[in-house]
Formats: sequence, structure tokens, C-alpha cells
Amino acid sequence: MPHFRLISFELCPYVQRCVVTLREKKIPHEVDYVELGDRPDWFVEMSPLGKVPVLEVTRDNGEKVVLFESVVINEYLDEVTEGNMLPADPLERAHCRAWIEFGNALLSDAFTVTSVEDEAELAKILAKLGDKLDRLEREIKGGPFFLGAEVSLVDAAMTPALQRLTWANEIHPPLALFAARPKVAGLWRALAERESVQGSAPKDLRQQFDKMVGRDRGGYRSIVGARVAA
Ligand SMILES: N[C@@H](CCC(=O)N[C@@H](CS)C(=O)NCC(=O)O)C(=O)O
Repeated sequence: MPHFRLISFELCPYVQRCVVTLREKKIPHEVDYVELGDRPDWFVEMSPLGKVPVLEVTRDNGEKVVLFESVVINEYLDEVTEGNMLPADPLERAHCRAWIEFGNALLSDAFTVTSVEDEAELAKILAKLGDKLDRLEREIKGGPFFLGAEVSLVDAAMTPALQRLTWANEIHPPLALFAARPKVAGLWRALAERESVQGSAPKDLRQQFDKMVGRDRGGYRSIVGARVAA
């Protein structure tokens, strides 16, 4: 087995996806943290897009290969370890990859919903988000996870978005993101119970999230954040 070194930034939702996979599959690895506001030279040199996560893979012969992009890292980790977090059938695998891409869009919307500054913007993003959550609700068949009883890479990819949307909804209940979407709500509840998810982010992530969405962003607070501050 190669040696795995994950380059992380503690609050990064994309890193979190890889940590879920590493923990789900109990893959030995080391973690190095970087401050994105003060990037060390070795990280600038190593990371082609200047982003985390990066996975440095050291082969048995000492050769190092750098992987980047959370989705790519997760598929590689799944392929080189016991068990499968994607189906064997090519069509089903492709279908999962498509929904992983959907998870990227969901994460982007989750960020927007915590940073909008007025009601009109909030209504726009809620319409987009509502459509996505409705589609996800229809896609989850038996649950509790995306593919059913077993956790998959789709679930790992959705984890950070569902966690942040759940918190945003708790802070600002009128968002009503989950009330009419019991399967999506159930998916997050099932994920939140897993050790892999519980250990995927710093223990104080919720407090940091509240601070982040409540923080003064260039003169305004997000609508969600205003509730934290109130
Ligand atoms: N598509 C990338 C996104 C990674 C990403 O945006 N990471 C953020 C931190 S959460 C980052 O490193 N940002 C630094 C930058 O964009 O310069 C992935 O899935 O890994």
C-alpha cells in the first residue's frame, strides 16, 4: 500500500469529503494542515491549482505522485482499497459520478445561501436550491443513503453541503430546506451518525460556521448570519 499524505485546510468542505472516505475505508494516512491565507512555498509548488485537498501518494519505490481535486482523490482511494464505494456496473458508476457533480453544485449553493445580503437574493438562491433538493429527494430511492443501505462516494461528496445546509436551516428556520424533503433530511441524519462523518471536521466546526456566516462581510451580514448575531 502506498503512503498517503493529505494536505488539508481545517475548514475546507472539499477536504472533508476526502476525510470521510479515508475514515470510511479506514485507510492509514498522515495529514498536514496549511493556512490558505499564508501558503507555505512547498504547498504553492505542490498544488497545481493552489487548492486543498491535495493527496501526496508515495509508492513503495519512493516515487511521489500528487493528486488534486476531492472527487478524483476519493475515486482513487476507493479503487486501491478493500470494498467499493461505487457500484461495479459502468452505467451505475457513471450515474453516481453525475450525482457527485450535482453535489459540487449543491455545495456552491450552500455557500451562497449563507452569504446573501437581501431578501430578493435569498429568494433567488432558495428557488435554485429548492429545485436541487427536490431532485435529490426524488433520486434517493430506499435510503437512508443515496444508493440504499451502504454509504457511497455520492454520500461522501454530499456530506459537507448537507451539513452546512442543515446548520443554516437551524439558524434560520424560515429557509425550510428539509420540511418537505424527508429523504434528504434522513440522508443527513444517517450520515451524521457515522463515525467517519463525525471525525471528518474539527469539533468546533459548528461554532466556526456560525462565526463565519455571522461575520461582517465588507459591511453587511448574510441574512442567515444576522440570526446568529441577533
Ligand atoms: N474543486 C476542488 C475545490 C477545492 C477548493 O476550492 N478548495 C478551497 C478551500 S475549501 C481552496 O483551496 N481555495 C484556495 C483557492 O481557491 O485559492 C475540489 O473539489 O477539491
